[in-house]
Amino acid sequence: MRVVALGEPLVQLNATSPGPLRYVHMFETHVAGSELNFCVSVVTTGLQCSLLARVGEDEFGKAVIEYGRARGVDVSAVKVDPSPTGVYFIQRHFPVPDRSEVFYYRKDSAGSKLSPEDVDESLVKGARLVHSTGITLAISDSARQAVERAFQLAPRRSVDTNIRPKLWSPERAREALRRVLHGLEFLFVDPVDARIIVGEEDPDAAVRRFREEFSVETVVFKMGERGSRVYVDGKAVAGPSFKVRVEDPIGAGDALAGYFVGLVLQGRSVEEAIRYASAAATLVVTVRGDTEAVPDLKEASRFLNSQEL
Ligand code: CKP
Ligand code: MG
Repeated sequence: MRVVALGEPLVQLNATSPGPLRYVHMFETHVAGSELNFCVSVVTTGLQCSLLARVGEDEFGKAVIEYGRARGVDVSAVKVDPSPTGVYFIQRHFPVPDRSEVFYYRKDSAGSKLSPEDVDESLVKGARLVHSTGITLAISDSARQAVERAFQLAPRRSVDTNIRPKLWSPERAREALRRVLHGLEFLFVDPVDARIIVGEEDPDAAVRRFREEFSVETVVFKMGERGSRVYVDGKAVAGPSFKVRVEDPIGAGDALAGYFVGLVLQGRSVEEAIRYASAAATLVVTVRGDTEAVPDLKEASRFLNSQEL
């Protein structure tokens, strides 16, 4: 069973010390980008995942491909583009402790050149599920068209709204996301994004709108440290939250989505899938980097057992 994700892989330069970036002297690199992160988690649960993307003809492009391959993601359809690979910096614990802020250097990047011609028809048609996010819809017209093309061909679809105010306006986000929500198998959303898209931030009210207007099947409503709630088959299942020391919360949402999708597609119950997915997301926030601390299933079990004591 294969999952396909479309989006921009990036190189992350993460401040090794907290505080305003103007006084940070050291950064460490990590490979990231929402859909690549998602793929790493899907693969870690035991499914195959292919990334459709473009990277630059540069060292960072090579880093993305080598890291993706090392983590077991199928990067054979990733194209090399003459534009540079996008990068971004992460400022941590400032001005809000336990939160991170991202600063993008990705305008006209290779990743933003993703276009409908990169959508491998047989790969997408043969996939169990095709996933993308609001980030890919935001970065360029051609990337948005690539998602729309892939979604036309895909048997089943999944979206993480991931609205980034630094990339576009709420009005544009609302319009573009509303075009891709119809009939989704999985939707990952949080209160801020739900308010932008359907005008409701209360989980029950928002989910009603996602059901009535877009016939979305499973909605995973993420509430940060307050855990999550999965709405499926007329019931709501609470996802746990765990108290840990936060190093960098970026990447938690992608780990949650990839882990959840991977386990549900392999027949695990929603209750079990959201528990494991929450464990994966929690471990991700304890380190810098979005995917290095994604646990395998045994490690996730050990974490969950430790929380029950
Ligand atoms: O919603 P998350 O914190 O899980 O997403 C993190 C990723 O692609 C991160 O890797 C970053 O590069 C991005 O989202 C983005 O473009 O903001
Ligand atoms: Mg997210």
